[in-house]
Amino acid sequence: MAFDIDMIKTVYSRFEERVNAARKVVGKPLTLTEKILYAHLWDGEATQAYERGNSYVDFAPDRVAMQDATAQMALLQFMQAGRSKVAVPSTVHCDHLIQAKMGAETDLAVANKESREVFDFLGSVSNKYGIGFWKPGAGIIHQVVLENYAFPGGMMIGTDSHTVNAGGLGMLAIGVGGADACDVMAGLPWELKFPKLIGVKLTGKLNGWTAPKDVILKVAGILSVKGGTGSIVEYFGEGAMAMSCTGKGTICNMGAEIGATTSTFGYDDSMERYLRATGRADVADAANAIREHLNADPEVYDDPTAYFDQVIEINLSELEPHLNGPFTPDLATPVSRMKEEAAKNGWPLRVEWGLIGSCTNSSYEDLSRAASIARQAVEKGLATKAEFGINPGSEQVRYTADRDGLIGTFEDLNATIFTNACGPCIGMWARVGAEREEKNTIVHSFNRNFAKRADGNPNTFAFVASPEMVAAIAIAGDLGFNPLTDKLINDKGEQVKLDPPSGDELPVKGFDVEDPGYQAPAEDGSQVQVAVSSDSDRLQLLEPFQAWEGTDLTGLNLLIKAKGKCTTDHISMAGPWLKYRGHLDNISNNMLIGAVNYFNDKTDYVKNQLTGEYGPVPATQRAYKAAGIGSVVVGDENYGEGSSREHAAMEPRHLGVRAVLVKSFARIHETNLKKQGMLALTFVNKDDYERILEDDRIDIVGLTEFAPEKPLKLVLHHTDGTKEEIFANHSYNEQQIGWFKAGGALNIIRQG
Ligand code: MIC
Ligand code: SF4
Repeated sequence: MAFDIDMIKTVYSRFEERVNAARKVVGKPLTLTEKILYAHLWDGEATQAYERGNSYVDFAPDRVAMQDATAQMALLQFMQAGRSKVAVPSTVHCDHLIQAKMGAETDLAVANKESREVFDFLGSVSNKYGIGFWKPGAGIIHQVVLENYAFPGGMMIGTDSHTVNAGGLGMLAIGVGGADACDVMAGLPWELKFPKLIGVKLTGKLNGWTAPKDVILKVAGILSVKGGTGSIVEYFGEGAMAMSCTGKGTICNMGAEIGATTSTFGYDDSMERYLRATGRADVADAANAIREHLNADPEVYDDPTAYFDQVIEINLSELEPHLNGPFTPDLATPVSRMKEEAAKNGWPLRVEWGLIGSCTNSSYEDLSRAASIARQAVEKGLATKAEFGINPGSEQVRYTADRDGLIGTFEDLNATIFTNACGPCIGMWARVGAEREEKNTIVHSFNRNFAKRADGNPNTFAFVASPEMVAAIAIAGDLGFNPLTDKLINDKGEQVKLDPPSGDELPVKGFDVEDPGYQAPAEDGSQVQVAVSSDSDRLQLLEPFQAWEGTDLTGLNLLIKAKGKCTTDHISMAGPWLKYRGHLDNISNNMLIGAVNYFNDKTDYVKNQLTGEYGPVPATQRAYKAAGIGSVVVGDENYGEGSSREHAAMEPRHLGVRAVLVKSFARIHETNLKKQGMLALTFVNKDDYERILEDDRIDIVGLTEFAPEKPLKLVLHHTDGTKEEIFANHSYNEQQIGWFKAGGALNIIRQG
């Protein structure tokens, strides 16, 4: 039986009437996305149509998921909300804190020892407040969610940007910061600006070397890292229906890389098969009963341009495998053009590692298709030229893949099997020699490839591809290798060609697992003690942030003007810093250390306006804080792209930054800043970015009349005595202005 089946049945029991009410107010046939959104209004049945890209709407998500690296902050906040139990089904998954080094067995034991305090904390908080707890080694959050919790037509939020993966099972699953999760677990509504809708029509059928991954690699190339901002992407068409459920998950997963709020697919046979194979026949039966409502109205897919704000069409029969990268997931190169592009751009051709795994590509089907390539290599007398590492998505996938010989096949090719966890995808990778910072190339099936992400080496050129393509390229050891046309030389000196991959969508003998790694919470958690030691360097209870002082902010220092790409990895790096995710003061020592200073092109090297000397960003900001001076961070386009980690907003808040002024924001980061009581502002005139000088003192004027839609004025005091006025937009509504005034949204829940 599925977890929380009663909740799912309740959602389904009112689905039809809510969809009907929505169709009436909207006045035309509905997309699937609209159906799910309107079926989850906090106020129940729709009484008005919302304006896409404009109206703020309160929703009632069905569930919450958190991973260990973000759950710590989410739960530290929840503990202050004064509730005895979470208001909606919620889960915690331990997957980010396990380093990949020797292989699963040793690495897991090391993590259990090193991060014991954190795992114990998360385990006991979960136990106390009624939260399902998935132990280290159980698997990567989004695979575990897809296998156990996702359901067609549902809505969930999760404290991780790749929560969107559950769109593969027809959900609207959205990544948020911990403060948003805290609200929903505390029984409050969750607010989102009603999204715009992008429709992607998939015609034809995947074949040969082309995989679902290539669909999203292509879409990323078309839309770029910010093209999906503020939008939900809905996939449809014969090509969508012919694809596996986990393949759909891969596509939705990487929707995070184009900034989309989420992505989804209509309920179909592949989802039904997946539900049944993962022990949820009850959910499949319930979904079948309302199948028509778990898809868009037929008129929509017949004439998509009349219903979506933007429509893209991709013919899967003609789609080529892609490699995206380096350093950004939207630089898409079809495999047939790679040799040429690499030569032109100076990308090292020799591939040193091939890595398969991460939440986006670690399903049974992924492993079985990659294993079919590995098997051929062994049979045809080829060895991998690159090293090869695998992180299975969950214990259920690993156990089944092991039983079916897939893991053995990888091992025959000398692959290292790492823990069922994020590992190298989040920089938890003890890669030998990375500290030498040599220029080198790796290929992986992950979703992100920002500089330094996997191994901390800024000179690692990382390319994203499907698992089968990663396997082929690792075997060839050559980034320019095109398995569709090229041959390799085997141990007998013969030329051999790899056949296209084959695999099983679902295990023929069914899934199996001995210990999935789940721990159910106590029925009554009131007696469970949660201990946080005051001398811990991993965990720190939160102190409320100070409320707004009620005046304009004057005489702020410019802390840094960040140049170019500034993702959450640049603002609050992961990898070695993950260990401080539960300790705000300690993790604040990584604040903005990856951001490039506009004035000298260096990272972590800014001018301290009090002394005139240059030094690290966190230390400089601590000096301003000690002197009682607030500061401003200035940034470029799509500031805060990438992760949902609210540390990227809490660190500046904790250290006394008052405003972040940028050309544009990524959605989750903007909300995180607002939630923590910061000012998230955008230039009215983007060219004003150029006016900000290194020694500027800045005033923010108009806060006493802070109101929705009303720009704020900034006065720049330059050192030569001149001053300039510029204007900044903001997207705060009344409620969010309340958060600013209270010093953070949590201060309001606490009082309530
Ligand atoms: C990531 O892929 O960057 C992460 C690590 O999963 C993050 C969450 C985090 O920073 O903990 C995400 O994508 O939200
Ligand atoms: Fe983990 Fe990587 Fe997925 Fe983030 S993207 S949840 S780090 S596997």
